[in-house]
Amino acid sequence: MREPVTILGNYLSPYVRKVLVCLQLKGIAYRIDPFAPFIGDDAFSRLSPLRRIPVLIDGDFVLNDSTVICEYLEDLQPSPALYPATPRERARARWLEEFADSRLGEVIIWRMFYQLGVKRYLFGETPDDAVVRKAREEELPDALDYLETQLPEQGFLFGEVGMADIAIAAFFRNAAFVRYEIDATRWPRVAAFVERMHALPAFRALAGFEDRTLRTPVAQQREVLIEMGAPVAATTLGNIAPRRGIMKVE
Ligand SMILES: N[C@@H](CCC(=O)N[C@@H](CS)C(=O)NCC(=O)O)C(=O)O
Repeated sequence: MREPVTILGNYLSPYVRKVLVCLQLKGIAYRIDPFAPFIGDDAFSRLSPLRRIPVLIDGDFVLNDSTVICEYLEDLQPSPALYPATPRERARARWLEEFADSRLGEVIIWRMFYQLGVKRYLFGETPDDAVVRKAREEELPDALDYLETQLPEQGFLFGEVGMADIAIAAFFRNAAFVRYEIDATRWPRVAAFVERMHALPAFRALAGFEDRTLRTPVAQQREVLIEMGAPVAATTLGNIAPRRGIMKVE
């Protein structure tokens, strides 16, 4: 039996969610230090030079970036495979994961979830309504139009569930957190796909922790999650007053 890995990252992050679902599907035990990146201390800055989550700590080995982490986990434990086998399908899976991480990240996280949640509740600032409206009414619909051409009517993208499916579905939890519902008459494939993915045990196992985190002030999230029985790490690196990230987002 290997020692559990440690994940630095909050349950509300779609990038963290990708990694937790990957760990769950591979049956790799983990502990999570569930803090928001904006309250990470100097030790966090040393482990995450971009001050971003997730970070994976495996003994004395530290890795950043959800995609890099999931590829490491795939190499570490190839079964069940979360990337397809043929070069073309593998490449397409990587592209769709990248599309989710970059474009859905930009629109759903930075222009919707960050504006309406983090900016308002963590930094006490007013969201920019024009940014949110454009994201909801133009940018996300454009992304959904594209996904509607890519996603399967049934099942998953490449046979068994894999990282591209997981990455796409992870972002739509955050869309739901800001009350965005996918219009199933306009995007029937995407709506059904996201519903199918969120019904998987690996996603459902996280949903309770996510919903509770969403309703809990940052300073109390850790205690509340411990009470709920989440696999919380013994110590935390999230203990400073909220500080802006170092990557430009607005
Ligand atoms: N490409 C990175 C993106 C990670 C990311 O942007 N995480 C967000 C949380 S949802 C974060 O840490 N944001 C803090 C910041 O950018 O300052 C990954 O895939 O892990």
